[in-house]
Amino acid sequence: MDFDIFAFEKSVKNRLKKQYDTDLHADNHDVYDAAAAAVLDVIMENWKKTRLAHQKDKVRHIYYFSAEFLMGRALSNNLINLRIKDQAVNALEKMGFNYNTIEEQEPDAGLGNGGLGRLAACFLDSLATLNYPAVGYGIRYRYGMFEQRIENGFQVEYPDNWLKNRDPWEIRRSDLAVEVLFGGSVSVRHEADGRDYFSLENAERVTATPYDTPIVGYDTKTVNTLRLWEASSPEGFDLQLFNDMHYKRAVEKQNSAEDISRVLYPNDNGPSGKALRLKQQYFFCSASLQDMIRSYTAVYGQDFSKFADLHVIQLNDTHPVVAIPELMRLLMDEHRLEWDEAWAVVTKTFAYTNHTILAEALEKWPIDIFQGLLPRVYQIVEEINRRFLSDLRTRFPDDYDKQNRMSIIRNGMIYMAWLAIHASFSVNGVAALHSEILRTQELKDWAHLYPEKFNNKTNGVTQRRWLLSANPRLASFITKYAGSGWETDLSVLKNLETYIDDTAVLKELLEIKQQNKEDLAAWLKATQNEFLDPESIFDVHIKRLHEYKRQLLNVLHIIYLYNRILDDEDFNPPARTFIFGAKAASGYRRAKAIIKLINAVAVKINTDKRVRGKIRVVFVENYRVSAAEKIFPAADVSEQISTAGKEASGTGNMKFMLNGALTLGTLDGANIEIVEEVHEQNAFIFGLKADEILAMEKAQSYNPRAYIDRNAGLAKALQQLTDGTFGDARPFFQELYDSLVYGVDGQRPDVYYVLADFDAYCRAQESVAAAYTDREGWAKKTLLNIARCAKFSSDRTIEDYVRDIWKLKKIKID
Ligand code: 26W
Repeated sequence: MDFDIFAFEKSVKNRLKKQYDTDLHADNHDVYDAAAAAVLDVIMENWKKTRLAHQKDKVRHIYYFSAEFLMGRALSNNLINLRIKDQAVNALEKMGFNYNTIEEQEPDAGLGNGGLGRLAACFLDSLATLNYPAVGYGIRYRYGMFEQRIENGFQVEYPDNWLKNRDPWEIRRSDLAVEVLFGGSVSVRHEADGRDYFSLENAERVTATPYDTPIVGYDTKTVNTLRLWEASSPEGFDLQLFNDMHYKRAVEKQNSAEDISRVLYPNDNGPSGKALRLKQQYFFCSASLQDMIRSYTAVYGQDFSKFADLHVIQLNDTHPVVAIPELMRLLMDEHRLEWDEAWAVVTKTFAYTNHTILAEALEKWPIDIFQGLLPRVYQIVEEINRRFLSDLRTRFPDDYDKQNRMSIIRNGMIYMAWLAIHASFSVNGVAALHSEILRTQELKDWAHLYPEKFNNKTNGVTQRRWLLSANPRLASFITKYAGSGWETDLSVLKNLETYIDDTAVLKELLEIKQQNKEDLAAWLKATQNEFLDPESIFDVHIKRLHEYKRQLLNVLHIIYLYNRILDDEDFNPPARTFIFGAKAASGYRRAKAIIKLINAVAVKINTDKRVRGKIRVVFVENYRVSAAEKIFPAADVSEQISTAGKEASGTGNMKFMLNGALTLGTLDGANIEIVEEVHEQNAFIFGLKADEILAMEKAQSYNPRAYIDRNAGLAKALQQLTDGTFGDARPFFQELYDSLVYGVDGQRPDVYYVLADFDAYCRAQESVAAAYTDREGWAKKTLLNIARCAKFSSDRTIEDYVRDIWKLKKIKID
């Protein structure tokens, strides 16, 4: 990158002058804004070049349709990918600004819940770095993932006002606005060509305005685009009503339209079923498809024969699946294709990724909601299903059960996953085990019907953000010993294995971890006045709060360990700090009770002098991408303890590995593939396996009582949930207890096998403690984990998608 440092400096200074007349009164945020704007200037030229190259060559693009993009901060990431970070930091410091302070001014772009949204962000980074033409399409939520504060140990949600100040990275493209219609009634007109044409009357009109954010590839000129849609009313507010002093009614239409892109739904894996969520989904899908069709028809007119050659749309879970009937509608109603022509285009264009097997996360919409909001699209879904069922009947004439099970519309509901599988040419899971479970269990009927569609794409993470940017100490260590080039070829890390017996190198590695732990301790001291002992083991559990992720298993072990230390003077395990970070869906009561429990246990243990210096429990408030970047580098132990078969992949597990933390986990999701790389002796694997749980589920043979009766330590820890040991939130803890021991709301007890895995987990924790005490042994395991994480780069994942599904060509810019 030919970067003119003087021009950069001047650009920052001029912006501060222009906006504030003098640079003296600029506060830190103003400096951030000016620096970001100056960086955008640097990006602009290549962004344009990329756009022109992609247009001129009329190349095949991947369009990643996702309701979530969990981007986090952009300043450091862009500087790093442009390869000008050191210079820019120097320039800013020379002007008297502290880079760290400036960086901290940027709010996270938290437009996602967790794994699925962050995966989309890692994919965009890899696509640009690998020079593939790609567009991310989604929603510009005015409010992202809520801000979590812990008050009296409870999670309280506050709005995430991330656009309070202007976002210096986005460019509003009002020239590209389109209209999206809701409601109304379908009208038919018969035309001279003998066909019927459908349109909507009296529909609500909503304007979709795109905002573009540059996606800068690492060490390349490619700059792709993330295009997010904002909803507004084309009519603005009603001046007539306002003049008549009907102030509320005057803004009704405006508000109703703006509601669509107001806020991200904060549920991860939970049922939503809300009309507004369907509106969000249709809104961004329709706008994106119109956008794609507009640029296509500008070149090819109304001949859609090349559409599927130039576009592949990846559906990130079921959230954007309504794009399937919407593309049918646009092609037939607006562009006059026949059903069969349109269907041929659609079925060559869409590919679908499933990210979860939890039944409650498989989206289905009540017909009345769907039909009310999208009457014409509903007709098309019905017709897709009519044709599909008639096919099924010829293939399986006697199997009425199957015909019923697979029907896209059934029991008053529309099954979005079924629609996705039927219309897509590819269906993939996100880790080997997950894809296998989809094929052989969850989607068995479908895999039997369309075996050629099913495939696996194991997730990955970008090493640019999660190592180079987040962990500069480890990054230079790696360059020093493994050599350069790992930033775009993670397999370079395997060179580290040469040093597996080099005590000096191992010592250096431990020192880096130590320094990172001190940094994290300092940050938590400064931000939430928490004291952490960097000499203790940092045992870290960070991810969404969900029962299947089993934070409760972790807490029960902490209580058990606490009791043991109190009961047995001779028991002296190494000092541990248990670190949690997690947001709970706002309506998920039990998850919120678990957060309260973690905090109650923290208060109890952290104020008990008898265990001072031995155990500590820390809950990191408002866990988010920018917090994650500080926590992963400081972790010793990576908690990946989901019920086997439930975590589709996990990607945090990979970020830990990349940062030299050892996995304490079940054989679930991508943990299995991590262990395949590092071998069991370099991880701590425990617990029931997916097939064992399946067998117990089938036989209905699980009896949690048996485990309690056999384990006095477990019985005591459970009893302490409700006997007041952890303070006054007893009704909440009682529910946790009941859910484990008796089952609540007609559920079986302990649906996630916490008690069944408790003993194995305790023993695995003992192995962790023993292994940690052998510092050099631990360092070797750490080195090996880092050396063997090549597979978990999202660059590898993207190349897999490109080879098997997307079939893209790399386009070099200049
Ligand atoms: C119906 C609401 C809803 C909301 C979010 C349903 C499902 C979701 C997501 C699919 C949940 C999610 O983020 N899944 C995670 O996806 C990651 C990326 O593939 C995986 O690594 C995680 O294992 C999976 O839980």
